[in-house]
Amino acid sequence: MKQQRLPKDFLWGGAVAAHQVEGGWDRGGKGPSIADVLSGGAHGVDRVMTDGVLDGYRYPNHQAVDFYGRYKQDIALFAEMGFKCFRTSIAWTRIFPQGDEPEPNEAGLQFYDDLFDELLKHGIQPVITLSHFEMPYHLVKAYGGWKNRQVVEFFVRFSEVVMRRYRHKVKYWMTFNEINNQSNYRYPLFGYCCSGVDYTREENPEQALYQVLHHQFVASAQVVKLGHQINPEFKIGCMLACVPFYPYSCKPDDVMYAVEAMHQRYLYTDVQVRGYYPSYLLRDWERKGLRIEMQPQDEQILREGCTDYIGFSYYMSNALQADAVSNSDGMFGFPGNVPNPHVKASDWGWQIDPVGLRYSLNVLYERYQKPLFIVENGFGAFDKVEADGRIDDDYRIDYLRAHIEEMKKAVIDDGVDLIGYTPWGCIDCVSFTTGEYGKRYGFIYVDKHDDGTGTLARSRKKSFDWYRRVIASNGERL
Ligand code: P53
Repeated sequence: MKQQRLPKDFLWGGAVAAHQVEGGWDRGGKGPSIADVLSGGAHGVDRVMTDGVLDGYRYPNHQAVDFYGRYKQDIALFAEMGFKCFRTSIAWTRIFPQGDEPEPNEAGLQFYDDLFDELLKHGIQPVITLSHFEMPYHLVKAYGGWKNRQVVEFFVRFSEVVMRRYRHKVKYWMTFNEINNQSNYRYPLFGYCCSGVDYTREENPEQALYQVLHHQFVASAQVVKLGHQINPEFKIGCMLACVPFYPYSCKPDDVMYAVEAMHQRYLYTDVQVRGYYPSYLLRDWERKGLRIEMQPQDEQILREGCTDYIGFSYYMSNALQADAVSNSDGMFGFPGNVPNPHVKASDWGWQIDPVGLRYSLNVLYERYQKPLFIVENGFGAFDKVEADGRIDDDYRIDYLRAHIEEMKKAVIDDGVDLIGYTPWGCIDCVSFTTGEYGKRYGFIYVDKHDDGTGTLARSRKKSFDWYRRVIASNGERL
């Protein structure tokens, strides 16, 4: 019989990252992370990576939305919406404040024990990212970030400590958030946040990028293997920013160009899911004379650490034209990026394309035949609070509804094996790319503003009740 509905145990929820919500950047023995030395920016105004915490800069992640102090109240609101799961990350610097200590910080471990207990009390399972743009700043200063092979060892130690500690509380893990953002090495924020490396300062940025990636692939595979030893029930995934590239036209050169560009998405999952470097990448290295240092055991490590599922974010698609390679590549794009005339864009220029979500689910499932998990999707927008306190965010509801409809087609009509759906920024938080509070994604509004004002009080937006009904009906009432 034809399956007409989403599976009963489908994981509806919401997603955030520690540094974008917690605040408490120096509390409980926490050390500074790379997010703590990122200034606030705006659309068109880049965030600055400062050399330590300096006077005269605004650091929005220091306070964020004080989830550190208010998580009980926030989790109660997630429970009210009926969340089955909640995706967040463990701030590495709460556990290893500098990154290279031999022993972890007990206060940090206790914080996540309490947080996970609170979630489980409400029947919400934690979905945990191990590294979400928040590595210890000390590892950048003293070791040069992920360029240094020693960081592999530090990350594996951190991961082992938390996987052992929470082995009965967390089942779903992910290693590196949006590991592929750094493929745009022309834009300093991405390399910095993924790896603590500003590729624009490297003599040969691609050489540095692939060396970093090799270290991260090895680290990720080691963590997958170790995790399965700690608890064979663990499901450990990779995490890809899935911004698919469409050919601008049916001109064969455009189509082929988009295929080549998609290698810049797939190479990450090819290594992490299949366990070896794909031929197109090896040829690319050869052609460019790149020599990546590897140790003899690495090949085996990669093969033994294939991920159980693919987590991915989906916000937008991009179109590419082979003749336009001299165009600027934009923040998320690729040379040859051109506006897609068939879709509209958000106030930040992110092109809104719900069908692209079904497309992504299909191409990823066809390629890997592994379960998928949509761990981010959402609409960043300015919200307006009416005189009576209402926030009518119909634009957000429209965006999410359209994407959920396409997601359902992928599962029900196309047979894609999908674990769950966690919209990004289920509670308003600090934007990653701009550091703004004003770019909001939440079902829950937080009274906090870019001029520093705000009480941090929480309130329900119109989308809150809408999403509650979506979950209660398992996606039937949209
Ligand atoms: P903000 C690019 C494409 C898709 C998602 O972003 C991306 C990016 C940025 O590299 O980032 C993810 O807050 C990221 C989150 C982030 C979210 O998207 O800039 O995993 O940390 O907050 C939304 O609007």
